[in-house]
Amino acid sequence: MSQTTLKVEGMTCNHCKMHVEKALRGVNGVEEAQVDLAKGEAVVSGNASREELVKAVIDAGYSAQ
Ligand SMILES: [Cu+2]
Repeated sequence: MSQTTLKVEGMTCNHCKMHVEKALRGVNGVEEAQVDLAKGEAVVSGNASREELVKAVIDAGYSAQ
């Protein structure tokens, strides 16, 4: 199990934060996802690849790298 930190752009409020967390938690292999709205960062633990996590954030309507 590993931890990945993503830079997430486009979040403006708490609803965005919850939306991104939900999207990340829906990725296969993700154990936990915590988004810091102020920092624009998501910390994800589990076995999902970085590419899959970025794709999930983009599919949710935000940008990630
Ligand atoms: Cu929002």
